[in-house]
Amino acid sequence: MSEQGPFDTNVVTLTRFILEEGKRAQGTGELTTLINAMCTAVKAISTAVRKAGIAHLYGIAGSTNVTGDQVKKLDLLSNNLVINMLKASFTSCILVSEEDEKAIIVDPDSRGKYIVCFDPLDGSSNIDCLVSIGTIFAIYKKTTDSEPCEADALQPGRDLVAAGYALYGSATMMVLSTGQGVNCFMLDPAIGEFILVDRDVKMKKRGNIYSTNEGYAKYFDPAVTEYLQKKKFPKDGTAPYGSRHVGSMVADVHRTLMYGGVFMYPANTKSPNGKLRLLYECNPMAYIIVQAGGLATTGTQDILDIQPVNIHERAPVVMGSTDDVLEYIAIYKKHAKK
Ligand code: AMP
Ligand code: P6P
Repeated sequence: MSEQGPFDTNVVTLTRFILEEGKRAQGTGELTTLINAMCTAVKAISTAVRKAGIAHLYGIAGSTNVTGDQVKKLDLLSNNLVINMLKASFTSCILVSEEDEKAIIVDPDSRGKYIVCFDPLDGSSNIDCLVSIGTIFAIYKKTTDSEPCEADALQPGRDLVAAGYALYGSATMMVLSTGQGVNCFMLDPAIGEFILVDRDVKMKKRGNIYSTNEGYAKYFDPAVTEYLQKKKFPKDGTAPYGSRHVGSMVADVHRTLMYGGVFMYPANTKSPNGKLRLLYECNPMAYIIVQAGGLATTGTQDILDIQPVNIHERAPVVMGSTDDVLEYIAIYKKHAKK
């Protein structure tokens, strides 16, 4: 041990990791640059989130976004950070944000081949009570030769080039997949770098936690009610599942990734397509879960197979450990036949 203590002089940072992957892919470096730009935005958002109280960034910004949610100052700041970092990276031609009604078409002299769909600060209703929140992003390649337009972003999750999320929790974690598994990186504020802490994460085949907002129980479909009843009052001699729900998708899905089990935001009679947005919430989170060996479904269709029709469309979603999701699908199909 050196006089500085246990200092890793060969630490694997996110920057180094994606450079190595880019080298292996023999790419031009454009995707590497894009992910680095997203990384910079996330570091700045992390700083803002952690300083919000002191910097008076809490509180309503006085507007509402396309989802009708009251937009908080941190939402606006996070959205501008992601947009500006991506535009300045010369890697993207179309940006789709939860905070912007229309797709952002990047100026011709700043364009690259990628399309990025993102939720700059998901879970923002939890900001003022210091519950974990996150940034979610999905990266597609533009597949047409025509002038970039909103329709270019309407690609199924199966066509994702990369996706990931940042979790602003007890620490700031970046979880990323570029199609070769899932890797987790923890932000070390001392050096301002994300450090690889979990390589090639694989989910448990079955967990013992379910996560959903049971405040909607009155409006749940019979299939959802039957599934939850089975988790609480199992008849096969197994122990009931635990219930964990933060109400912040990134936190709830990250726990599901790490501990197993199932995260659910199903359709209900009040929200026939659920609440979560396909392009920048369901698809990127489903991509990560599937890359880690889990499943993600609407109940009748894989999330990643949905052909989007509009950039802010919603999708019902149940994702997590394979056996847990398959159990849900079986119950859902039984009720669909009635
Ligand atoms: P690029 O030329 O940088 O746009 O990369 C072309 C393709 O190579 C990308 O769409 C990815 O499929 C792959 N690729 C490039 N860089 C990386 C990277 N850093 N990590 C994983 N895959 C990469
Ligand atoms: P509900 C947060 O506002 C969010 O978009 C997701 O992060 C979260 O899973 C969901 O909405 C919570 O919605 O209807 O349970 O309050």
